[in-house]
Amino acid sequence: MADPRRFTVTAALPYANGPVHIGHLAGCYLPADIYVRYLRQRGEEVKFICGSDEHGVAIIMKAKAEGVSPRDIVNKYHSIMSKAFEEFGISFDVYSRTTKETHHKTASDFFLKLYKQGKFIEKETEQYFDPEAQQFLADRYIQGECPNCGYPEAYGDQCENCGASLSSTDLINPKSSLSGAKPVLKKTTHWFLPLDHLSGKIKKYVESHKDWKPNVYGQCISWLDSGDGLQARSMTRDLEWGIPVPVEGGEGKVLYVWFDAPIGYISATKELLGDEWETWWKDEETSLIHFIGKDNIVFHCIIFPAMLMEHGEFILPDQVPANEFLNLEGKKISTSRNWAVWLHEYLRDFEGQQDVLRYVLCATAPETKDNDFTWKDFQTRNNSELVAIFGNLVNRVLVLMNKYYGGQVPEPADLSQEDHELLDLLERAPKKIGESLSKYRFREALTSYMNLARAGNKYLADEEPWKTIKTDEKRTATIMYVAAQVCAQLSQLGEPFMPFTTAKLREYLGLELRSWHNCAVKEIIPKGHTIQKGELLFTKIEDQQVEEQVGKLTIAKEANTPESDLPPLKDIISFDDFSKLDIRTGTILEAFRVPKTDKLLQLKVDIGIENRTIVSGIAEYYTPEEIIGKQVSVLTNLAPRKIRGVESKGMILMAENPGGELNFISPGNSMASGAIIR
Ligand code: B3M
Ligand code: ZN
Repeated sequence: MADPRRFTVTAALPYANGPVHIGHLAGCYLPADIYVRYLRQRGEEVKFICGSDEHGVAIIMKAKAEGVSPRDIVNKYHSIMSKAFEEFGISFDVYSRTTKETHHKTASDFFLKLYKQGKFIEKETEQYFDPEAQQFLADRYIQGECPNCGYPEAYGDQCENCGASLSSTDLINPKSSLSGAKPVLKKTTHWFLPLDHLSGKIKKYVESHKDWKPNVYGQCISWLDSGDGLQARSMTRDLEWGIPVPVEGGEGKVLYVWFDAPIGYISATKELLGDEWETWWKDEETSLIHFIGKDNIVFHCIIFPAMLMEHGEFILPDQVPANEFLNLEGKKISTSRNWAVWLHEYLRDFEGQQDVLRYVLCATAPETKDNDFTWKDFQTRNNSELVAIFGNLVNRVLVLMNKYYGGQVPEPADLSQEDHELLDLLERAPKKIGESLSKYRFREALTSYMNLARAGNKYLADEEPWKTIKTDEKRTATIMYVAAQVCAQLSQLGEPFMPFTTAKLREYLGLELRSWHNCAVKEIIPKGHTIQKGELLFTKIEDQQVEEQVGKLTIAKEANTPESDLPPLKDIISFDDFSKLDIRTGTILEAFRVPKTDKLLQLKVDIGIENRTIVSGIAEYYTPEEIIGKQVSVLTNLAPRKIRGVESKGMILMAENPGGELNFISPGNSMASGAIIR
């Protein structure tokens, strides 16, 4: 949109089911905040909207896990999250909640309006029902074998092992995660929003946004092209927690969380602005911008716009800048495996260093592809960029200015070529950085910004005012004047990236925040202006601190290794089932390789009451010679099988670790052959 009059900027409403980690910050909240701060500094009219997403199965599951009510969960995490955002300077104009009454009413009215216009199809479908828990099961509540990869614990909506997106009726041997019962199909009625009749309109809308980031545009197009993308979608659910379906027959049902959550942006705007909210959602000269993570693209670029189209009164999203994912030390960030850096913990360990994290996360933001956060890189960027370049420059300027001139910016004499070049660079910086920011290229913008500090630091090192002070007073004054301009410009243009540090720096320099436009000058701090000595802006991060952070991650990982590397536990069996197994100690009497195989040994095993022939796949681990005389455990009543023409009667039990290494299960002390194992 060319020159909008105002900007409604939203950041995805995070589920209130856990604290905020660096992945959230890097993916959505930090870029949104940088963008909004930039718009404000440009003098634009902008509202920055967010809040907690407090409905949906994610909340109910967490409540079950913690043994409390959904309301307790959202209360707890809403307050943790809003505090973390505030502490990191995420400058929302409003941070609301979808459990608020305004929102319930707004979402409910939205639904009713579509309903009255006949936009929904009321459809009876069959859905899984838990006969023990007496309730319908959301897809997430059903687990079973993945039809795609065989993983036994796939969810009804997705297999976390192979990533396949599933529907709960696809699962083999489904079971309810509530009670473990086998779910049964039962009829239920829901309201579906048909999208096929909108396909032309939606396609046109998406195709008119070739300015969207390639990852966003590409995902939308392939979704639209995939064929079943525009099937009717159910906008209601059989759940107890959520916004009641406001129409006849809706008793005991709630709005689908992805129906109500994006309307949450509207409700939060109402909460912020009262009657004025409509301009921010209905005026064609408003640019609506949604910052999100990549897993929310389809909802924001297709489903929500379709809802808005059907409603008819609203503008459509103009931009949907979505980031890819941030990994941590080479692994996917995972809340359940505690493989994450939590903001509230970071603040405890790096007090007052919010801007360091903002800086590093912006410098490594997963803008075009997934990216990796490592503590080593964090340390390097802090120590060799923020401390050694930015901090060093500022500190030298403040100290020398006070030492030589009692803190008063001196009058420059004739400017050298170097002086001109540096001042030109400062003058051009707002345009250059601004262009990157306008295109959502935050890393590029930050690089240009840091290049100012780099240039300033190099200038000081080259010009050496601490030497010229002894020989050339005029030159020294000029150098210090120019160097002060660099610091002043850094204190202005860094506001979007590092708001805490630059506010401090402006205080030391005695400057107010200028508008972006007013920064496109050569002189920001005039001669005669007084500046304080200030304090160090950044401090070194020691190896030990990095080791501590990495160590913390390792502990979390090790504690959870079974969850990550080992196959999940099998279903509970009864004692009767167990007692059907006849396991006895055996002694290997003979062993030789089965001809023409690499893996198989044919064994003769004494199991006390008889000798058995058993074929075992252990030839890669044991030579025949070394196992003769060994005591092993034998499952004796396994149905005989012919393997390579040899009838194998029973099975030697082995322990196998995830790496595939095998070991016999042997009694600790020698036993007579045939001892019963139970
Ligand atoms: N709460 C999903 C998420 O947190 C969802 C976003 C809603 S935005 C309207 O990833
Ligand atoms: Zn799978």
